[in-house]
Amino acid sequence: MIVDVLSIFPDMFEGPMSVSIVGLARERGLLELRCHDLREYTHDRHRSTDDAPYGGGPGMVMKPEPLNEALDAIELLEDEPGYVVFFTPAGRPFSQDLAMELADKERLVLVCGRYEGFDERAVMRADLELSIGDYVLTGGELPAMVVIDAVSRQLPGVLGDEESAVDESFADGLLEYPQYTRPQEYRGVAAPAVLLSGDHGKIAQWRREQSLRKTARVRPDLLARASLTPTELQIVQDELKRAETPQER
Ligand code: JAH
Repeated sequence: MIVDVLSIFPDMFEGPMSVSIVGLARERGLLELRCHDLREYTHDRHRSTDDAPYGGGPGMVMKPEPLNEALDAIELLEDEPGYVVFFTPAGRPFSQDLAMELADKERLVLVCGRYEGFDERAVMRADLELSIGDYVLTGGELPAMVVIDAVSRQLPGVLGDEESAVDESFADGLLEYPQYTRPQEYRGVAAPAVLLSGDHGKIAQWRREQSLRKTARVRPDLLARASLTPTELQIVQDELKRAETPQER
């Protein structure tokens, strides 16, 4: 996959996108990431990328010309057209499903704004407006890195078989069960005996119950999409009843 990023701070990407799984994906040629400086597409002495909003109001707006000219230039770098994503707090919510959809594209163009937003005549170039959550950041660079991270690990050959299987726990729409490793007892807290029992049926049952309880406690909204057996529904209802006595975790 080829990913072009457009930003006034292209250097922000260097560190995070050079290490770990994303860095390895690049080294292996599975991901080609190119970060472009929007200021190179300005023409004025001050290399302006923003201006005051028509109609007044606070803050500044990303000018349309540098964005459009940069997108024209980036588009010409390959035969394949890029799927253009603008990051904005008013975008479609990012999700694991969307990460998987984006991983099927040959080419992405990620547009990161700063200031209070984009001139609509730049946003018109977007195939998708995307938000990674309901909070306002200082720019679209961190969201772009979140998307690159989530999409990269879906690309064929990026994760080993061992790591890929981890996704399946999210695929059933429930939160992850608690995990333990050595030592068996740490600071007075023992790992649950069932996990050391060697009874894989029991272990799977325990993990399922823990997932259901955790999901009921912290993300009950996720249960709407989960298909639960009557026994599982009972576990969920039990956990929700316990929650009437509020606890932090
Ligand atoms: C902030 C341009 N999904 C969160 C998100 C995405 C983008 C921005 N903020 C939050 C943003 C300033 C300028 C984009």
